[in-house]
Amino acid sequence: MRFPLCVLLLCSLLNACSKKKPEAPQGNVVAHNDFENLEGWIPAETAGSLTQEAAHSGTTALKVGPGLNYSMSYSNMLGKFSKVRPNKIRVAAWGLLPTKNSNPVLVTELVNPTNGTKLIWEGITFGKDQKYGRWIRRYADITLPPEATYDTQIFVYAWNNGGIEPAYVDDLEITVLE
Ligand SMILES: [Ca+2]
Repeated sequence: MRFPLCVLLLCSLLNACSKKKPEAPQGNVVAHNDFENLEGWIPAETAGSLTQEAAHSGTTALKVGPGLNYSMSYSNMLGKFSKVRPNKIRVAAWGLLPTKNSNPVLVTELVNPTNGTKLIWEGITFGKDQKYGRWIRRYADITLPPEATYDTQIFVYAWNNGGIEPAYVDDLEITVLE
């Protein structure tokens, strides 16, 4: 009977060793917008950038294209994202380029609210893989500069970037990674 017992013990040990490692933390999602509601967004003169021509979720997405150089912009204070100052954030969104004639960029800016100085300008492009005609997710991990403080403003918007046909962005998500 000793042999089976040893085998059982060995199996238990192997099982314990082969358990999957826990996945790395994915961070805390601090902002999400599917454009079905507009809380936190600045419509201003860019209200036309909201469209129902295409959507990744629901019925509505952001649009840029000829005559629509910039979409409406998400804006918030960094200090509202977490109780402690974040060191790194991830900005992610889904984009749709119907053809190669679209060239949108999802822009993230960090701005000093006192003097308007840009601390960060980060652009996410969607066309690298030539996956035209289908929704693709892209993200950028942004390490916040030392100058970024509680009241630093974050702006996220889509930029047409010279596209001669429309492009669409939906389901923006901002996550605190560190
Ligand atoms: Ca949507």
